[in-house]
Amino acid sequence: MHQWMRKSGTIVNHFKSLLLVTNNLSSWRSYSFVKRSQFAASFAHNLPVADRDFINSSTHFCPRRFESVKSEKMANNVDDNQALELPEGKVKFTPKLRFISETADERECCYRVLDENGNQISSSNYVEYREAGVLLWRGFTIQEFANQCFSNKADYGKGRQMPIHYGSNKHNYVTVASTVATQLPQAVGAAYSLKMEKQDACAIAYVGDGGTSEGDFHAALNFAAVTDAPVIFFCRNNGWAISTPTSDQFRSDGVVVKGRAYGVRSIRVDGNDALAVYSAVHAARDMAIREQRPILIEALTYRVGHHSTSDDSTKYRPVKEIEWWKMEQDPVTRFRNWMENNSWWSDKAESEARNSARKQILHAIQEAEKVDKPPVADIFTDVYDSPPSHLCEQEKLLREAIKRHPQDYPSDVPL
Ligand SMILES: Cc1ncc(C[n+]2csc(CCOP(=O)(O)OP(=O)(O)O)c2C)c(N)n1
Ligand SMILES: [Mg+2]
Repeated sequence: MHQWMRKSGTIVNHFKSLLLVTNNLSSWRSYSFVKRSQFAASFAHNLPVADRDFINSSTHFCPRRFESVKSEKMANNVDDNQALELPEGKVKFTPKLRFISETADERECCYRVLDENGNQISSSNYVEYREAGVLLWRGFTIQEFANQCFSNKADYGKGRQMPIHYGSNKHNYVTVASTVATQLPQAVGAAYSLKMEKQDACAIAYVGDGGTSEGDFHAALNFAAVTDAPVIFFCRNNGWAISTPTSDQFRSDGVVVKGRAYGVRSIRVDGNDALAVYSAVHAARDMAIREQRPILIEALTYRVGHHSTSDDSTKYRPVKEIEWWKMEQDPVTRFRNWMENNSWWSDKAESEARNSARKQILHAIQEAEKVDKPPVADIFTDVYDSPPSHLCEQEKLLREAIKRHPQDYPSDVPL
């Protein structure tokens, strides 16, 4: 044992002398500091000095960097003549011990079209719970939205889903699932079937930053890459997965770099710039279909609202931070400024549109309230041709429980 320890100690020392990793942290720390403050400054430049503290100290979108990143820079001594032929391509040899750095020298740039004031600076379905806009755009009516939220008989999900978990066959919009990120591998499967049928179409799946921390995200990207599936992964990186900041979710330069790891073409866009998002999705769709390949889009934004009605985000982040994003980075204001700069929009048009939308929504809510609820029996249908014995048993137990405790069950649900 003693002999073995001595031997392995010698080996370790030998490797230590070969290792290019330096222990001199100080230069790297200062590099990291400059990058961080430059990035934060781009968001904080409009704030009074005292109010910038929280932005500069924020960990959002600031990956931690480590000394070993240097190793990549120092070891690009590659022998061009010696290479290993692999099924996926040629890999050259190097005599240098070299680790791939965990972050690149420069953070991935973020594509934008509009500046903060809405001035143009360049010319240029599988969903989650925040994509109601996609459905609205495709023609789902306000009444249909209200019917789902009220779980009435007109709801296509027959009241079995949580509110805002919409779905529509007519609009090729697969019903929202509460289980985070499960839509991603499903979308790849759908995209692969579009490919086999040689359809002129692709699938798009939306996910939050929190969803990228799920295994399904990684399985989906890999699956899409190896099958060359025409699918767009659209990630809303809004800084938070409920109360977990992105800095506690990953050490990478956000989400965009994960595409490269799986061999998926990727882009980072300013998620608060509607024109940048539109152009990126437009180009991604074109590439996905024409070149039959998956694309990853990371849209950088911030969740100014609470995660849900049961969340109070002021418990885990400063109100000032929320207010700053709300006031300085609002995507609707930016888009509106651009429209007004082009004389396509005005205060009058804004107030008319808002009043009309409010009226339509109130009317839809009143109508949805009047419609009956689906019957209890509907809970047990639509999955099996003939219900299996355990479901029959559950239905029997439920009906007995309702009979015993009628006061605990909603009176407007027909038995
Ligand atoms: C598989 C699974 N794990 C955990 C949850 C609980 N959950 C619901 S939403 C959420 C956070 C998702 O992250 P993100 O989409 O970034 O959230 P947001 O930006 O809306 O806060 C979690 C962990 C869930 N619904 N499903
Ligand atoms: Mg999020």
